[in-house]
Amino acid sequence: MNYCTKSLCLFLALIGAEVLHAADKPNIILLYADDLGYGDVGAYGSTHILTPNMDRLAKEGLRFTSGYAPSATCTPSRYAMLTGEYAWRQKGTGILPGNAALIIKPGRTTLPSILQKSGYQTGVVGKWHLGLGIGDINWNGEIKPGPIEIGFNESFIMAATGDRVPCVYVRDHGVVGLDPKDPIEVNYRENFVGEPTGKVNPELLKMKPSHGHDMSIVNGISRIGYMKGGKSALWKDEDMADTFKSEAVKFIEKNQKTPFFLFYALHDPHVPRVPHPRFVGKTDLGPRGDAIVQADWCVGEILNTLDRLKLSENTLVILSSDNGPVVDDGYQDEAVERLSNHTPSGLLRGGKYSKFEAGTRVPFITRWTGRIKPGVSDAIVCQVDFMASFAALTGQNLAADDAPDSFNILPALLGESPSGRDHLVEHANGLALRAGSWKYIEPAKGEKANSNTNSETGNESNAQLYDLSTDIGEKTNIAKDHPDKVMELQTKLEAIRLAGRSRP
Ligand code: NG6
Ligand code: CA
Repeated sequence: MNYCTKSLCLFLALIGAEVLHAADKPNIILLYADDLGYGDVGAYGSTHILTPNMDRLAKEGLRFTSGYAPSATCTPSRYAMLTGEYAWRQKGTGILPGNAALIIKPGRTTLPSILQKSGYQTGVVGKWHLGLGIGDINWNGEIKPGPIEIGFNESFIMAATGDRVPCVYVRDHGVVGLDPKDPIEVNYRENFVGEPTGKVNPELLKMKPSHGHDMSIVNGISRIGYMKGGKSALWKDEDMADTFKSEAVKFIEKNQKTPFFLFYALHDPHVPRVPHPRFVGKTDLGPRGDAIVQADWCVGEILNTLDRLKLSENTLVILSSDNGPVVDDGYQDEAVERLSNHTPSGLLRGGKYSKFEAGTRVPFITRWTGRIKPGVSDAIVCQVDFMASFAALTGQNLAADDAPDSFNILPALLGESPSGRDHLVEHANGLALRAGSWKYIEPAKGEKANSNTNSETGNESNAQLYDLSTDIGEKTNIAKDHPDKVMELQTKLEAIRLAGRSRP
């Protein structure tokens, strides 16, 4: 060893790290679409929308027929995915306004923090919607805590959604492109004097709202919430997909030599659907279809980047969606009129906001060319399981209180086992329980159809029971024929609720 110079030692250490990286620590890229439905992707049966890049992922990887988001809307799904805890256990995890405080406690063990601990460079690009700061954010100063404080090394995000103010990008702790002489102000209760709104000035709009979304106008589109100032920092919706895609590619290029985890949260096809002009008219379905084609192109750019950098072999790519599809989600964008016979939910019932399957059962594909054998899996898998599964992948143990609802389903995700979870709680304004092929929806009082979107919620005053093996469309409620099953599932759901955790 005495002839081992410092640089030779360093060289050997680096080689060692490289070998370990190649063998044990694949890069992980989570491609997370927003409101993409089970039936919106070619590999899941869509013929109206061509998605060659998502289909390529399915062909080279494993396509799950029972892959789930934890909830039927964005914030709770992302909360559950990043913490490993069902969101319905915690108050304040519903759809957040754009000025909400961060709802994940800094210091908590999270999906990015376990990977960071294991030597990964971690990054988030795209839609955040988990709150920022501790309340009453000053958008012109240092914006924290946020992604960096819960385990990401880098972040480039929008605070909430495309249809909520503030319409600016935030890199790490600050708004991108802000002119200090034109500060940003945000208010979710009242407008700023003299500022136009969609409600008062519809003549200024290039896309009109169908419900809600009639407050501040940015880029000719009225939003939820009021904002003022920050002119130089405002996003242009048409460029958003390209902007996020470029940031995602930059992150991969920059971190290609270390294991990395990239959470790339695409905005498409969430409202407002404003694809870049080069995608306009790519489908017959109007902006919603075109936005999905745009998302597919972004997926393709990521796959091309991995090929170019020779990383495909050692990168686990996961494609999924934060909740099911919705057609009219608040703008007059012809989504309903031009739907034709395209079925965003596929054969499933319901959609976004629903306890029926299409609320949370979403496209779910894993690809790792060096490890996963291509195919189709019927295992029940959920995004809430990424924490325990990736802890296992990187050889780590979770502490007893961490990720209370996350199951290690790594063998299922890698196609090494045909089974994943034996049960899963589905969440949308109330709970349902899937156990094997049984689906139980607990009685609920609320509206049967969402008054805004006109889509089915799954609310019913009586218990519902479906056998998904023969009735995937949840058409026939067989609760009356199987009182014992109803009782069993109701008891199980109650036990999961009371225990405060479900991880084995
Ligand atoms: C709803 C919005 C909808 C969408 C959703 C959040 C109205 C009437 N509807 O409240 O347009 O923004 O919140 O979607 O405002 S999610 O995918 O981020 O959960
Ligand atoms: Ca969503």
